Amino acid sequence: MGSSQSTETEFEYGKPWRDTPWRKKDYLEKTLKEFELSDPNIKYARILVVGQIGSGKSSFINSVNSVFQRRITNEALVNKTTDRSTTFTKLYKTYHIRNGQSVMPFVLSDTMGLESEDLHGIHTEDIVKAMGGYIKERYKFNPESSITPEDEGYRSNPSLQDHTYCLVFVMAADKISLADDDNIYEKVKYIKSKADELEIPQVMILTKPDDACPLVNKDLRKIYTSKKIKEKLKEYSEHTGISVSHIFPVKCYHEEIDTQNDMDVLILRAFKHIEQMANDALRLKCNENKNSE
Ligand SMILES: Nc1nc2c(ncn2[C@@H]2O[C@H](COP(=O)(O)OP(=O)(O)O)[C@@H](O)[C@H]2O)c(=O)[nH]1
Ligand SMILES: [Mg+2]
Repeated sequence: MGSSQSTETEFEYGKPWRDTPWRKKDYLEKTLKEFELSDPNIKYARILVVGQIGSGKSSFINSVNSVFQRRITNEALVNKTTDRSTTFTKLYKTYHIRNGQSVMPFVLSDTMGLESEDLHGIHTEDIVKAMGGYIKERYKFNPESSITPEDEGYRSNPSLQDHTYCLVFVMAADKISLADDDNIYEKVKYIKSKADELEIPQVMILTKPDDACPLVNKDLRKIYTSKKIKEKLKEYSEHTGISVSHIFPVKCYHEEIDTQNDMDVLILRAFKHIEQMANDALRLKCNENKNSE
């Protein structure tokens, strides 16, 4: 009794491989709420959320909002049906993060899901266009062809406000293996290479850790001792080129009635990383812009 060290087992490490501030939710929440963007001319830093169909993109957006509002919110529609054959979110839609009576200086843009087959799911070029700010709100994605300047939803002169400052890949940990699904990896790698060119930082959110690992299902605090979760994280990192330090396993709100401390802490910690990376990218972009004026 009293020892925090446990012994390693077949499924679990003896100690967590990443520290988690389980008891500092209020502090984390406070620092994030007080966060100010490094350039006063930008009102909201855009965070673009992409990933495979059904991976939990809309759930992640709702979860971030739920934490700050301290109640479950469902503004972004989540697909509760078992039919994954067609992707649910087809419109390009941006969500504010409400914080009591005000809104935070970040927005989350939801996209249509990626699918392995070509001509299904969102066109990768549309994600590239959204990163550059060329897609207007409520544009309806067309899997058969990417947006062109002739489309009504095309914005020809995007401003710094329209640009993306952090790209968030949402991937589900409960997938047996995406190794059979090389095409998804190819699409993710292509999007990542374009984000690198545009100097947009990338973060990966690993959802459904509760479905992927029985230990985590019972106790969310085992998220960083679970060998299964670590394995998944490494697999996704190796296949996409996103470094392990930018991947955050998060359980999204999906069946809960009230918010919970441990889920909140994981969501806040991931969001803190996203905010900081977005703000750094914004500073660079705005400075570049000033220097070229
Ligand atoms: N168990 C579990 N289910 C989740 C989690 N995140 C999302 N889901 C479920 O996964 C399904 C697809 O989620 P959705 O947000 O619509 O995915 P999207 O297509 O990427 O926007 C829904 O039934 C969600 O309730 C999670 O962390 N754990
Ligand atoms: Mg969705």
